[in-house]
Amino acid sequence: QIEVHPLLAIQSHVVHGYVGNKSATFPLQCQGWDVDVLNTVNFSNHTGYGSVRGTKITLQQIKELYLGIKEIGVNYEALLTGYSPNDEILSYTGEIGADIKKANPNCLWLLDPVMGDEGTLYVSESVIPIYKEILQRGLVDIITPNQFEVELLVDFKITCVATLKKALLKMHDVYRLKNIVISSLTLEEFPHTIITVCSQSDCKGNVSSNYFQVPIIESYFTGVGDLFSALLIDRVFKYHEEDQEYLINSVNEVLSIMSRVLLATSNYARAKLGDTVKSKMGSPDTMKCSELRLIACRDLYSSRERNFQSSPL
Ligand code: PXL
Repeated sequence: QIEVHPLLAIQSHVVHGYVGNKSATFPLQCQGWDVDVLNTVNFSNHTGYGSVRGTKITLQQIKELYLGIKEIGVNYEALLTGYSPNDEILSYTGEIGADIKKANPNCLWLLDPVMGDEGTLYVSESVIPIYKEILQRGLVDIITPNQFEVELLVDFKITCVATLKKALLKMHDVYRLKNIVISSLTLEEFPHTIITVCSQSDCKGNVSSNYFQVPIIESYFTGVGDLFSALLIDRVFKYHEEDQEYLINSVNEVLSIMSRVLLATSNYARAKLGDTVKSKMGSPDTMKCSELRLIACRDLYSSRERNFQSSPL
């Protein structure tokens, strides 16, 4: 019998495809989590299709659901929060996080500040100060922004190792963050590769940062960050008490799984569409063939392979 732990996941639902909770729930269930799913939006598909229908949860609805959960007294050991469509919902998600941490200070909270990518914001601009406010309370255990999201949180651009280090120090300091994982960034010093950074601050405020170089797979992917965060909260939960290097080792395992899922996804899209996947982006047929191969990859989520090498930043 495997040990099962309760986790609350607050992010998007889509009927078709794999982003948000659709991307996170199944891999977490495979890893022995009782996933309680609170959906911030209920959309037909992800927003990259060019056409999308559905509804966003209202403040009253999310309050009702959380009060219901409180009334029956569920005690969570982990909390995963991602895409919130607007400031109101995000702000209440912050309240939920604070309430859960009050009930169980050991509950592990991974917050993915989903705001945009490559210079484009895909939520309302008013969420930026709310993310800052939530983080300033010092209750979040791990944050998984991409490069653009870090830039929004620190208010300057990251172009090189020096500005990256400055951003990490600022985030550890201002937001009292112990664990920062920047899922993907590009830097002047590392042309043609993507960098993943993990940075930890100990109780004395000493910061240690490491990076992984990740080969670029040319294709179109959505929901990757959501899968990354789901796998990461699982590994950090399982390793953080006994392994001093838990963050680097967790990220290494997650990157090893991700590289296989992305390869399976890009191979599938290529088999269906030929080599021109990127140029056909945005058409529904291309998008359908580019959905993460989440179910086909079900045997990968328990892999303990660590195929990447970390170096100190
Ligand atoms: O993966 C981020 C994400 C979350 N939620 C919705 C999305 C996307 C990305 O497209 O459309 C609804």
